[in-house]
Amino acid sequence: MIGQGAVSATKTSVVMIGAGPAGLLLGRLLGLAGIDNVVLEQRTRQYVEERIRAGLLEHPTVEMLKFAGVADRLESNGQFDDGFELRFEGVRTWVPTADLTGGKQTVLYPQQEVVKDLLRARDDTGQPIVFEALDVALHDSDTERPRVTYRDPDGAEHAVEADFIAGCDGFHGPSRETIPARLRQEFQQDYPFGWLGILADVPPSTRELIYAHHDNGFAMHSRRSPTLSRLYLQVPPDTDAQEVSDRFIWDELQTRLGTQDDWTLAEGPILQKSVTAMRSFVVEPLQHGRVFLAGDAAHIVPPTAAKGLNLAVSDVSVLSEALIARYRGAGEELLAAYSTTALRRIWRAQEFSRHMTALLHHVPGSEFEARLQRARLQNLVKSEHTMAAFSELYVGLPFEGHPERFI
Ligand code: RFL
Ligand code: PHB
Repeated sequence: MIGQGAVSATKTSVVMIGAGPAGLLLGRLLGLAGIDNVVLEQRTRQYVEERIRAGLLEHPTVEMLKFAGVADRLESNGQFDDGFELRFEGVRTWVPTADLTGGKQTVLYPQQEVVKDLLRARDDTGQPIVFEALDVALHDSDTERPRVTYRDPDGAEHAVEADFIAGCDGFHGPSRETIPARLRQEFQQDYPFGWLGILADVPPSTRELIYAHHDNGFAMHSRRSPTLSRLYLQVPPDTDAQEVSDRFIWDELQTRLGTQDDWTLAEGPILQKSVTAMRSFVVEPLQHGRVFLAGDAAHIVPPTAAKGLNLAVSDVSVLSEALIARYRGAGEELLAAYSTTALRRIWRAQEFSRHMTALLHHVPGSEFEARLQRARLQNLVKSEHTMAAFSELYVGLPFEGHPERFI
């Protein structure tokens, strides 16, 4: 029985909760394999398309988006990087990540553009996507026929019955809670700082990314287009962005990014400013019954190494392969292994994200730690082996899933 009391009841193979990169990419790959699926999203389409977040795509993410046939705009508008600049004690070091990894480039291409590309590809196929799906609830998730119910903005009740539910609903979504507390382990670490991010109406003062360590704290120079700069400052975690003056922001950026040579930072009007808290989080396992978690629903990384969106794509590589294998008649072995397989790469990315965060941020209090941190930075810039190991993780470890085997 589905949808008791519901106005409409739909059947599908896989229902995705969440139209972020994880849910949309999974829907795309399943669609390419001819598997019907429905995406349920609580927000409006406009909200989803305009939500500003990630910027940096790893090499395997770009390959996956190309495979999914949604990378045309990325290839023409993305900014392909061969490395980044590291600054500390006023000295600049170029880290040639592509050279050190056999040519693997990273790409700056905003997350909301990836989302737009995936939404347009879905429009072209006509597969269903429901925006403003309110009060989404999961039912019977450990039975053969799980169900998701929701309400539309007019208050009408709907139900979707499926073989599988993909919980792609981000950190605050309902899917993770379907794993009973007695079976669920949550690992979490908070950081004693946050990031103040600004979008500024000024051409970037750099062609590549700059990560800077300074006694005042971390700073970073990224970009969004030839005329728009994105910059970040380490700040106390409870900072109210609107209370920080534009003058203070530019002064701190000038100080922390400052070099001993004649490099200068161009300033311009600040269009947007916000503070992001920093957290590391992983839930285990990623599955309960017929519900599978992917992306931020399962894990959060601090933003320093830009792994969040990339990890969502890497989870989807494993989950899509496992689901497609199941519909191709290859059994449920890969599905049963999903959690273990995906968690291996998740923990490696967690480790790198924390390492890069600890390497670059300033934690007041321990002079001994501060000296060790400087020694770690020296180790990185003085040793090509250390740089190569860092670069391998920075450009992105190979994905564990291979949906292309079945599509
Ligand atoms: P998302 O993108 O959060 O999408 C989840 C979707 O689920 C919806 N949802 C629900 N839908 C229906 N019913 C419910 N009850 C629902 N609850 C939630 C949400 O509305 C949303 O549409 O998760 P997904 O798909 O797992 O993708 C993960 C990435 O978005 C995230 O990891 C990155 O944005 C993290 N991140 C970065 N990652 C990078 O790889 N590189 C970066 O440079 C980077 N910078 C960032 C970031 C995240 C940021 N914030 C604020 C979280 C910068 C910022 C500021
Ligand atoms: C960004 O452009 O937002 C960005 C880029 C690289 C990072 C983090 C954030 O490591």
